[in-house]
Amino acid sequence: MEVPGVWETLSERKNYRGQAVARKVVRVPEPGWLQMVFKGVSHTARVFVDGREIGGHHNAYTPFTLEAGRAAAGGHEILVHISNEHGAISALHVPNDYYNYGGISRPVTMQLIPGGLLLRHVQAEPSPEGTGWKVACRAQILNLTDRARAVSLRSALAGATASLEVNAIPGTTGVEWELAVAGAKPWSPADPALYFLETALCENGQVVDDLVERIGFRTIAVRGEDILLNGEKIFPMGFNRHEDHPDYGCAIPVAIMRLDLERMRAMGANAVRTSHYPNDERFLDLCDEQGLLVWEENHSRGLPLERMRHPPRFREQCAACNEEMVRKHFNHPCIFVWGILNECESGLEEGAKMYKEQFDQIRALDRSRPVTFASCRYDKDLWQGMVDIAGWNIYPRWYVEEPVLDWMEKLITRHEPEGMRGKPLIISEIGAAGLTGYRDPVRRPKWSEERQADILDEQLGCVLNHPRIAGVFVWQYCDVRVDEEAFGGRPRCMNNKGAVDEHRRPKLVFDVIKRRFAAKAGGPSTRSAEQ
Ligand code: ADA
Repeated sequence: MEVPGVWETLSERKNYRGQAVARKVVRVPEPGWLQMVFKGVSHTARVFVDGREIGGHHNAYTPFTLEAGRAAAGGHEILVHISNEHGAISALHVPNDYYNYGGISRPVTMQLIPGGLLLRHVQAEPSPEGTGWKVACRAQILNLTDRARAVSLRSALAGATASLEVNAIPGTTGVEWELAVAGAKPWSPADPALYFLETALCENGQVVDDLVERIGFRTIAVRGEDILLNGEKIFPMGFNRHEDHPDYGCAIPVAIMRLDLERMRAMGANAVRTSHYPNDERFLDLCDEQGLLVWEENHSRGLPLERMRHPPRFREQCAACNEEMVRKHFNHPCIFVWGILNECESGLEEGAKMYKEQFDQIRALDRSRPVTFASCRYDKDLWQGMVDIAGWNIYPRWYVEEPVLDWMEKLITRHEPEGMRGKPLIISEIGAAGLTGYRDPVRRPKWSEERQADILDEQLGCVLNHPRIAGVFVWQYCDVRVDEEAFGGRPRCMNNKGAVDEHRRPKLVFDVIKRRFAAKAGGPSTRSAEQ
């Protein structure tokens, strides 16, 4: 099979839920240490090199790195044992309102480290200082040999440089330094300026490894009910997007990522929510370049308390997912908020405790961004005091037959929990379904393109102009495959609430969203964010 790729793209494996082994022999040109970097395996992996297990991973949507030890020059066999099974094996992958594919779904690299020294990780956190920026940098040096090594780090960013001597002990050594940058252009949706942070690891004056990270200079803050980017109010509006395509499953090629961004931007979106898992970093790269604001969230959708308790590894798999998401995606300026646990059990003490644990973990990893969560429990929520930005998933006129404005007013005036007052509120989901090509001039029938368009028109007309609302994400960008076991009641076994269908063909609602987003962008409350 192609890598990246999922087996559901082979017609005889379209519905296969089970195990598989991917095998490749790699020729190593000279002796050294080997490291494998997997950007994503869907959904559970065990990796073997020359018959020896070097590690494993749970969760399709985060990257992981495995050390393979020292290898001689010549051929080496890599086996990846993959499973997309449901059951105790995975706490986060359950039959759901999207599809759990099987395969090596994102790119893989094998790295040869001849001298056993490498820079594993460089993180940069800019904050304004005077007329310039102070950039706090953190890195990890990995020394795979059994003796300490005297090395130096050289770092350069936008004309600023730093260099430091380090004693790299066997294993991992953490290093911190600061850069003072004058005159960098801030990153913003209107002008997404990006800079390269270049770090070199040297021994005896020779560069033995380097790492180039791309960053943007910007701040995110919350002030009362407003979200501020570089001190200016923003109104994120856009789409929830699943990584899904009938020809590629969740292994989306870059060309389709670009097309998705083109379509979303054509509708006037300035933001995307990575429902319900961390996205492929190539997509985040494109968002950085195009100035799209990203709500990135960890992996989990709609898990009730029994699921959060069992399998017992829920906490462990969530913690790993949060750590990998925040560490690996920290440098993307497009990410303005971290989200967790979409629509899980937040109305009971035991569930709320798990929310707290995860918010604490994320805040310890990143103090520069706010945290949030998309809820469908409203007044029953116990988590609202813990978030910086609140999120509500609402479906008036679709699951609840009531005028949108009445429903919103009722929710906000009567059901807004105490802990949420005075904080920004994003409508993290709103939408309705329409089946491509099911047209009805009477505009009434549920599932018709006309009805979907009319519902979105009313929904967006209300939420985009409501003074309490700080941002809106339409559910959803495109139609996606769902799991038949849990959501087989949906027509075509698809979630059909896309503004475009699974092949990215616009539905009638496309122009409605475009008109509503354009009116909002032209309105007075967003003008400052647009400039
Ligand atoms: C929820 C959920 C989404 C999707 C949506 C729907 O709010 O967060 O994943 O299932 O409902 O289409 O009903």
